[in-house]
Amino acid sequence: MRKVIVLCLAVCAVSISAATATKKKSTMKAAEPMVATTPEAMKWGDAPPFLEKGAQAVVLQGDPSKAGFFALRLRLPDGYRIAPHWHPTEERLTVISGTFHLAMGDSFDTSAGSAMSQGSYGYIPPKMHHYAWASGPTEVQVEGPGPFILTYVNPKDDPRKAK
Ligand SMILES: [Cu+2]
Repeated sequence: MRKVIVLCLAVCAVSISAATATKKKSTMKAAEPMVATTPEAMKWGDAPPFLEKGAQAVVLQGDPSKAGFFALRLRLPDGYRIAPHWHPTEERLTVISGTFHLAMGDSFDTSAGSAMSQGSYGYIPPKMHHYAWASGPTEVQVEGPGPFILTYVNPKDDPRKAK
């Protein structure tokens, strides 16, 4: 998480200077600056501590810990699981590679849900209980309004509470 925050601070600093430059040139209200990030430029780090160890993450836009739009990517090893959980906000998913399985409910069941192949898109409304797992190394893009808060249905599944 620390790496994610540091990366975001860098992105935010760039955003502020870009927004200032835009203001001088135009009377239009400063929006988010353009982003055109290539895979080569993405600096991956450990996924946030609310996810089980083994996943990698990179923030592409915004700051998932704050209000406002964010976009991030997750790389999950084969068989990686995200236990049943929910978010106070909506979540949007795009599968970049691999197969991301998404299911609704309170108990993990790999016979349930949808196998989302490369290019698939998903939307999870606020507070909906859901869980996921990866078949093969899988990369997924997660977007939505921040702050992105993850609450496990079963607190025992929360790696933040592990010894
Ligand atoms: Cu989720």
